[in-house]
This record gives sequence, C-alpha cells and structure tokens, in this order.
Amino acid sequence: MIRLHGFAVSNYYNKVKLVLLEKGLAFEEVYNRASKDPATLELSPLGKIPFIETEHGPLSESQVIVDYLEELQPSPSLLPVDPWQRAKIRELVTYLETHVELTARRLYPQAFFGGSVSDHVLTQTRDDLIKVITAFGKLARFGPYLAGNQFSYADCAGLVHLPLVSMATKAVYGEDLMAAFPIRDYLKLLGERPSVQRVNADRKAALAPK
Ligand SMILES: N[C@@H](CCC(=O)N[C@@H](CS)C(=O)NCC(=O)O)C(=O)O
Repeated sequence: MIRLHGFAVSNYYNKVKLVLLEKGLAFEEVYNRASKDPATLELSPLGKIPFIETEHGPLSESQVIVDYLEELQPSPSLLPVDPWQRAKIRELVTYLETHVELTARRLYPQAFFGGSVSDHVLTQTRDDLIKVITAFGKLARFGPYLAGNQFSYADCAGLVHLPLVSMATKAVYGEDLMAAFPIRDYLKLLGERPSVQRVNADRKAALAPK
C-alpha cells in the first residue's frame, strides 16, 4: 500500500491526497512535518513533503507523484486523452505552482506564521505577483473547472493553492491580488466532491486547537 508522508495542512500534501482519493487508491497517511532527520532525507532528499513510499521505493515532488499515480492507475483519469490538452493542463499547473504559489510563499511567514517580511521583499513580491498572476490568468479557464469543462488534476492543485495565495495577499497587502478570479464559486463547486470534503475536514481537524 502507498504510504503518503506529510501533514494535513500542507497544500502540496493535500494535492497528492486528493489525487489518491479521486482515484480510489488505497493509501496510509504518515505524519511528517518536513523533518530533516536522516531517515526522512533518505526518502525525500530535500526533506520536503509530500513524498510517498511505494513497493518500489520512495518518490518525492508532488507533481512527479501525481504523474506516477496517473500512470499507475489511469482510471478514473484526471487528464484528458488528447496529448495537447494534457500538455496544456501541465502548463497551467506549472504556472500556478512554479510561478504563482512559489512567489506568494515569500509572504507566508508574515501572512500565516506571525513573522515579518522586509518592506523591500514585500514591494518586490507584489510586483512579481502581479506579473505571474496576470500570466496565470491567461491560461486559467474556470469553465467551471480550472482548465475547462472537466475536472482534472489542475483542480487538485487549484483547490489547495488558490485560496492560500488569495489569503496571503489579503493578509499582507490588505488587497486580494486574486480578486479577478471566481475563487469562491470555484471552491463551492469543488466542495461537492467527497475527496475535497475529506481533505477539508482533515485540514480543519489538524488546525483545531488541541
Ligand atoms: N516542489 C515541492 C514543494 C513541496 C513543499 O514546498 N512542501 C513544503 C510543505 S507545503 C515543505 O516541505 N516545506 C519544508 C521545506 O521546504 O523544507 C512539491 O511539489 O512537492
């Protein structure tokens, strides 16, 4: 059985968990807060989560894991059949993660963890975010799903990253830099799926005061 390492508040962890749930693959969750202990580094060389343990060995990097799961169990598919459409979905996810989410991540210490980020970084990040969010907007469809009229693994990424980026910019700049997108309606639509309900419930439980 696949063992998924990470924790229920992590956006990248939840992306992989959604894919596992959507595909109906059996998996076990292993709590790991991105530990840098030698045992974890053997499984995920940068100590990042999520990573999975399989019968063949460990695999890290969420998008690599998602691609592996798609090939391991093609049905139900989270990608269209057409190679061009598949590539366009990968393009969209890359813009969302490598450009938008990774840039917004600079804000997280101040937005979510009680830290502070220098004025210089805040100003630079705002400029960078406007650029990458505009670029992402040229690819995103919200029609009603992120890549068009079918649920795909772009939505497993959209569900976990879009609200986070929106919240971070609101918290730090007092302005939602994602306001141009219909995120509320989009999240409502995705919230009808049992996989999303499970991920949201587990995140809520993990955030609840102990
Ligand atoms: N590119 C990685 C990003 C994963 C990532 O940044 N995970 C965060 C938790 S959400 C983490 O492990 N942070 C701790 C660290 O970077 O050492 C992926 O897609 O899996």
